[in-house]
Amino acid sequence: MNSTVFGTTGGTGRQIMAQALTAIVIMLLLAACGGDSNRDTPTTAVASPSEVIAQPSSTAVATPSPESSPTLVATETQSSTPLPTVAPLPTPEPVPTQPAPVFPPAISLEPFIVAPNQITYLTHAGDDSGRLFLVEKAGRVRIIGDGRVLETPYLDITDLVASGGSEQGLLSIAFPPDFTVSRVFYVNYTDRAGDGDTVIARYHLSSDSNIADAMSGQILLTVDQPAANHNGGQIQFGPDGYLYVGTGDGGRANDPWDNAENLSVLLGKMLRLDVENAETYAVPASNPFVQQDGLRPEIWAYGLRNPWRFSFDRATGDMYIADVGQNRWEEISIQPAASAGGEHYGWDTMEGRHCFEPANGCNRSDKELPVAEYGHDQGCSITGGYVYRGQQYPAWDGTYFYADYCNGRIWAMRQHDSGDWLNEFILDSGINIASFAEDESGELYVLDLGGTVYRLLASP
Ligand SMILES: [Ca+2]
Ligand SMILES: [Ca+2]
Ligand SMILES: [Ca+2]
Ligand SMILES: [Ca+2]
Repeated sequence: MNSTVFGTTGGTGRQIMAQALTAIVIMLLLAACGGDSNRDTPTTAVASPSEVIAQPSSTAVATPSPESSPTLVATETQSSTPLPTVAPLPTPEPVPTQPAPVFPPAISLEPFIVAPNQITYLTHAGDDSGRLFLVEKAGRVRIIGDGRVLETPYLDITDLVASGGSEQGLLSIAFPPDFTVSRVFYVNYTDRAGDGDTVIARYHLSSDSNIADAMSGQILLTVDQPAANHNGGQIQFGPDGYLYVGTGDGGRANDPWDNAENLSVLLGKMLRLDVENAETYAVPASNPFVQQDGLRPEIWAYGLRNPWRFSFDRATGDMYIADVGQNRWEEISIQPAASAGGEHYGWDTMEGRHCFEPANGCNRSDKELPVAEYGHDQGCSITGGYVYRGQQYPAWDGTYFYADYCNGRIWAMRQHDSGDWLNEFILDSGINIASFAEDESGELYVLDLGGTVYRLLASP
């Protein structure tokens, strides 16, 4: 099997090309999906037999779980791969040996939990409790503990959350680094009161650590939404302890208000907020646009269309941003941990590595181009995942997983020692992948919007 090697462009660090793939994809591009590629119109793309990236022959296809059971069912299964054992070394200063990376990884999806409602996100609290927190689109959070879903919701704010639109709802939650002390967490939803405006709010635990106080909600930030789509949705704490918020360009198509490149509005941005040292939030003094007339100091980076999912590599602190494209290109950009912010990720001057507005002769000079992209012959809406840093599969260490929402294809990406990026299509799952998730130990999960959580395992 041949890996697709993306050469670097030299000297520009993270601006690493996917030229080889791009050229091939252009040649193979038969027809782009019609219309705006937002989640209102998911199309199921069919894999071309002349696939650009070879599918590993050993790839297992995930079997969608039966939808007949409306009850919460936990599937307790053990991985076929035993946990690695650590052998004592005779030397006084043992050096842990890192196995050679295996790429592309052969994966399978194993049903883990079947929930009765649509789900958007799953995360952990970083509190050594082993609990997972499953987010329902309608506005609930449920705890998964000991392989089962607890009956009483952790949080139920369905009366506040507007979830009618396909991109609306309770879209993610985040636990701060000091959660065990502060006993607060954060949510990102589209609201009923403001007709779908984005709300970032803080909630407190009740005296029961398995139930949040649903009346404790404290709105930190509201972002006016001019259309039902492109609401971003992800919040994550960075390694710096600040809360990062991905916002979409507001919606419709072609960024009609040119929000993404406008530094005086919060739409189409990556925001960076200090939520631990203020009643609502404070702006970190190190944000790139502080104290500049007319510019919003909350902005960390801009030029994003709809960064539905982004994540931090827990080992390096690098940020992986998966930005949903319009009619042609889905893309992944990587922001190094040492970044000072201020990056322009292209939209809507560019879609992926290609001119968008204007269609020809656009100015690429100040844009941060994606590390990888794929065309709409291979999907229609990217769902970013995580860099694997778990214990179960050391050979996957450093590999980033991502997928397409519309057709369930999963890819893996990792940086070669040479600096080039390897990128491979690895599984056709056939599910609507709303999100990936990472548990406290770094093992990964895949969420079908319809309610099934899968564990991402090595193919047996
Ligand atoms: Ca919107
Ligand atoms: Ca525009
Ligand atoms: Ca871009
Ligand atoms: Ca424009």
